[in-house]
Amino acid sequence: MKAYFLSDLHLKSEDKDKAKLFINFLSSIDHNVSHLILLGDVFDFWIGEHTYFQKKFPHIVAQLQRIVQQGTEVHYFEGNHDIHLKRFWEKSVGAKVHPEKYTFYFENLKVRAEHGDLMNPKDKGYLFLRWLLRTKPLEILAHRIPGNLVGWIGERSSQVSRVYTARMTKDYTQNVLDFTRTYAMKECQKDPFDLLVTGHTHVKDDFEFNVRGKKSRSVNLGSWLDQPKVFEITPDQQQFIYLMLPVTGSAQ
Ligand SMILES: [Mn+2]
Repeated sequence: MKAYFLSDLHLKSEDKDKAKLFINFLSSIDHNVSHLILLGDVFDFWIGEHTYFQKKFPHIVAQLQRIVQQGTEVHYFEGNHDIHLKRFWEKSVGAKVHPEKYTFYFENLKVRAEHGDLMNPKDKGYLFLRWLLRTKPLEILAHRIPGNLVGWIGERSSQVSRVYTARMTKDYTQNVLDFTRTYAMKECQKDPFDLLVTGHTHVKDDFEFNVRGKKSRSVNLGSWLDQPKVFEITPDQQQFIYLMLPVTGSAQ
């Protein structure tokens, strides 16, 4: 097995450099990659199954369809910028969509994965919005929303994420690391795992801790806003190797 995790690319359109880099990266994925795991906020905005998005990101969609067809499992976790993905991404692309957390078993390695937007218990306003957006009436609305309105909402959500990124002060970063690590240790006590992989906070982290004498680890993928990167898990003898690799190469 070989698993790739990516998150928080926040792609706005296919003609930007980061999107070209991502398309290039996707085209390099062959059948040796068993799992491609997208941990949310891949697009700066994608809601429902509207053709607006399919027309906006045709090469990314085509690459992911190709990757599914070659036999790689593609898992797409919903973020807070990409929601109600099941209809399009499961039926038309063949990805497995996870609106919530999900646990992978790579041989004897138990890896829990989630977008990470439930890690901060103090984020009450957001937690309410998250619940609201996933209620049935809002889901129905999301699938029926007209194209020009979708574009407008997308612009608005980009502005919000810019504000979010601007908050990256030292205190903010420390606070994020605190709640990320507290969350990982608490969840591991409830249901032990070897590794927890999250995104969302845009603050990269790799933290080891012990629960009941057993070593565990929490990895946050950060975002592509500072550096395009991919997290790789591969087995080696009786162990697993974790690598955070930059995604480079000429954007074609
Ligand atoms: Mn997010």
